Amino acid sequence: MGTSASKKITETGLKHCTLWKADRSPACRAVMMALDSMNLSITEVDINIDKGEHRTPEMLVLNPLQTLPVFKDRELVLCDSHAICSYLAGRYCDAGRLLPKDPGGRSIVDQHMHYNSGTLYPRFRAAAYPILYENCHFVMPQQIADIECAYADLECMLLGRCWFGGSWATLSDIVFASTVSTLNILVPIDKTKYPRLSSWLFRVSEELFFVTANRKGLSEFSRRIDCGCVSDETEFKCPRSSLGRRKLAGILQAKILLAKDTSRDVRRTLGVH
Ligand SMILES: N[C@@H](CCC(=O)N[C@@H](CS)C(=O)NCC(=O)O)C(=O)O
Repeated sequence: MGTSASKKITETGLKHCTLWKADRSPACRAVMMALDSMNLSITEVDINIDKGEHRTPEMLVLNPLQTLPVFKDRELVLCDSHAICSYLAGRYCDAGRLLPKDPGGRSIVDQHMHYNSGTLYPRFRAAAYPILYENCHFVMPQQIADIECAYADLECMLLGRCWFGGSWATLSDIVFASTVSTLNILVPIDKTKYPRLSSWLFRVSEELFFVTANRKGLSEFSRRIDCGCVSDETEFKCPRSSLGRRKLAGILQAKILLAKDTSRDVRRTLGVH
């Protein structure tokens, strides 16, 4: 576990920052994980993609691309999760932990974010969108093959290392955690074929930021994929601020610790794999 629930968390409230997000979106969850990892609390606004709330005139002024997340810090508006994560880590109190300050270390993280943005995310969209929006009931063979190729790439990247970007979880791990955990729902990672990737996913899923900011939205996505219909939003909605999410952290963390010492059946019941 990256952060102990018993440790006193010092919260930094940034009242001038707002995030418009949907919990089921992997891009939004990456930003939420970065926020939680840095103990930053900002205003969060839930946007219902199924109702087209990201396409309202007010949202189009902020982001003509009609995507989420959208982030605003005073006059600055950013509309890409990778740019938002880099900005937050560079601007607010990160001390180089999530985004290394030395040019070499930073370039490695940038490289991973480009891979996420240019390769993983388009493959996620190609596999998920027909199910989410076109009433398709399965992931198509070409999409499965493309995702498997990406798993093979990631398996190679993890050779000789536990984390993608360094000796601990960095922004590389955060952006990959949101996309890979989501891809894993569409095309489950075969741990005999990709042992390093599957161990990494287990490792990162124990990090507190993953527990507080990724798990519920992931369940929402999973349910949406399984049902092929709009899920009951109230059931899966995350608390509206990172502070609210972390209030749940102690309970969730205790569940994970319990699950570690418990049988596979109990772990499955708790949703911990
Ligand atoms: N490169 C962008 C991708 C953002 C993106 O595609 N967001 C999706 C949600 S995962 C979206 O807003 N989709 C709008 C829709 O589904 O209509 C980022 O990383 O922020």
